[in-house]
This record gives sequence, structure tokens and C-alpha cells, in this order.
Amino acid sequence: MLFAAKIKMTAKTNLKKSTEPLSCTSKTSLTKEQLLQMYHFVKLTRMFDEMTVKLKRQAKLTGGVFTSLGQEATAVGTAFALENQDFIAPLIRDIGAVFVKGILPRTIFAQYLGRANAPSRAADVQFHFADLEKGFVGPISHLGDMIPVMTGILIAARMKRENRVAAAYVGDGTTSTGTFHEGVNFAAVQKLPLITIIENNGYAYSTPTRLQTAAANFIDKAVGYGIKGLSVDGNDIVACYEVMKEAVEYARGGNGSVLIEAHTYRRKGHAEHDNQSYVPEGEIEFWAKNNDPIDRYERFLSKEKIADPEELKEIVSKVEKYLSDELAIAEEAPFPEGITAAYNVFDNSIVAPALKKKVLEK
Ligand SMILES: Cc1ncc(C[n+]2csc(CCOP(=O)(O)OP(=O)(O)O)c2C)c(N)n1
Ligand SMILES: [Mg+2]
Repeated sequence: MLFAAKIKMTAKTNLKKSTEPLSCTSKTSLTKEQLLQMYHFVKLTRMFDEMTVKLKRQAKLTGGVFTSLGQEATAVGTAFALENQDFIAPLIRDIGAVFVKGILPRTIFAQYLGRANAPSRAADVQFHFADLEKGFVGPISHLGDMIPVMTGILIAARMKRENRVAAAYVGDGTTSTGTFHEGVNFAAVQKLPLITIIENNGYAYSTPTRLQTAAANFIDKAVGYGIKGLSVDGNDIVACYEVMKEAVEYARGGNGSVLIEAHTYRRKGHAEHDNQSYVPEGEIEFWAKNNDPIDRYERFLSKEKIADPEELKEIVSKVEKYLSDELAIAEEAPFPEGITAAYNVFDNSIVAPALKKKVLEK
């Protein structure tokens, strides 16, 4: 009993009373081909994360490693409902959405491994870069700040009469920042086609949701902003796609902004260095056993006769090969020359103080 109470206290589960293992909603407009494509992306996300953890332990990767273990369905399912011209501003745990938008794993590996050909040319080892052609604007560190950035992109699109919707991904913790309020409010007033997705994964670093908000649900905040609010089981990838499809149609139709709350659970620590000592005993195992988004999706794919285990295995082997090829491409690239670290950070004509001596010696 105590165990159940603890779970309720920290993170909402979507477990039904039934003893049936969880699957996904069977109400979907997705074709077999699209469903299998989503399977590719959700496995790609998890396997990419597993590889980055290994690279971190091999000390090849020097930055922080923020995985999305247990919440891959939210990022992949929602991004899958967007069009090419639409924009995303992901948070650290939305690498799945980044892949769906067409950014290649080799590019993210090159960033993480600090290679000279990476978009940030090793001045940054996260995915803090943009690819405007693909509708991707990487996160900056400050929580919530990407919401106003997305509103800016949408205002520009409106002025240029471009048909674009934007999705800003935020966490439960992010909702406590000023920019969350400013961004969501501005988009609401301007009736911008902005979809803010709150990934309620139970924690912001070590702070549980019950210490983050006094509201019963984050989605209740939509009423205060005068916008549409939608709640979804974030571990049901099909439901995530469907709710986003509804939000995108609404926003693209000129009806204004949407706030989506996706209920999910962060099974890893904030980053690899976090030992999660603040998490009640058994909670992580409970979610891993009963509410893993990929297990649920595999159950769905087999129940709906979309693919048998052999076909899924084949997709997994392809993803495995694809990822190792992508990593090899990134690893083959050279590191930048040390002196270039300051380029494009400072004015290139001015030598950064820390590097002055070296430059003068050259
Ligand atoms: C304005 C601001 N305050 C604090 C931080 C430090 N910080 C980075 S991530 C994080 C927790 C984020 O929690 P949440 O929004 O729930 O996202 P999650 O990590 O759970 O995906 C904090 C406090 C920051 N980057 N920016
Ligand atoms: Mg969180």
C-alpha cells in the first residue's frame, strides 16, 4: 500500500485497473507503413541513447548525457504529426523529435564528439544548433526560452504568409519559469499556431511534480491562457500522434495555440551523473515493468497484426547497423584545431584573452 501511495505522490500512472498489459490506442488513422516508420524512430531514439551512454563511459563524449529512457513515445509520436515546413524546439529529452524532423544521427554524434565538421564545430557538445531548412531550432540551456523563440518564428511566418505550425517541447519544471508564461501568453493573444507540449515526466532534476505546481494538472493552465488544452498518455505513441494531429489541425486552421500535457515518466536521472537517490524505492522498476512505451507499442503492433516479432527484429537490426554506420562517419571526422574554439564565439578578428598567448606564439 505504502508503495502504491508513493507512486501516486510522485508521478501519475496511466495504468488501468485491469491486469491486461498496456498497449496503445487502437483508434488510429496511421497506415501500416507509417506505424512501422514510427517504430523505426522510437527504436532509433532508445538505441541512440544507449550508444551515447556507452560513449560517455568510454570517455569519448565529454558533455552531459540526457537520455529519454521511458519517454521516447512522446517526442516521436508528436513530431510524427508535423509537416516538413513546421518547426520544433525540442528540450534535452526530445532527440526522438529531432530525428523525426530529419536531423541525422551522424550530425548529433559529431556534435557530442566535438568534431570539426559538427554544426557547432566543437564550440558546443550538445544539440544547441539549428537547421532552419528542416524546421529545427535546438534548445538553449535556459528553460522555457524556446517558447518565445517559437512565437517569433511564427510571427515571421505570418508576415511572410508561410503556412507553418511550431511545437515547443518543455518539461514540468519548465512551466515554473517566467518565459513559459510570457511565451504561452503571447502566442495565445496573437492566436499563433504554437503547440506547447508539456512532458510531465514526474521530475525536474530532483524536484517531484507535486513540489512544482499546486495545479491538479498542468493542462488546467490552458484555461488561464484562453487556449485549447489536451491531455495524453505520453507512453502511448499512437495516442501521442493522434493528439498532436488534432492540435496541428486546430492550430493550422487559424484557431490559435494549444497546450498539450503528456503524462510520462523519466526512468533515468536528470543526466548520467545523477544517481536518482531521491526517487522512492521501486518506482522506476514499476514503470519499466508496467509502462514502457516501446513494450506497449510492440504489443500494439502485434495485436493489430501490423508486424510479427520477426519483422520487428529485422527493423531493429537495420537500426543497429544504421546507427553504427552513422557513428563511424562521425568518428572518422577530425577534431578541430584548438585555436578555432573561440571562432564564432568571439569576434573572429579579436583573439580571445585565454588564447592570446598561443596565437601570438604562432
Ligand atoms: C531558467 C533555468 N533554470 C534552471 C535551469 C537548470 N535546469 C536545467 S534542466 C532543469 C530541470 C528541467 O526539468 P523539466 O522541465 O521537468 O525537464 P526534464 O529534465 O524533466 O525533461 C533545470 C532546473 C535552467 N537550465 N534554466
Ligand atoms: Mg520533468
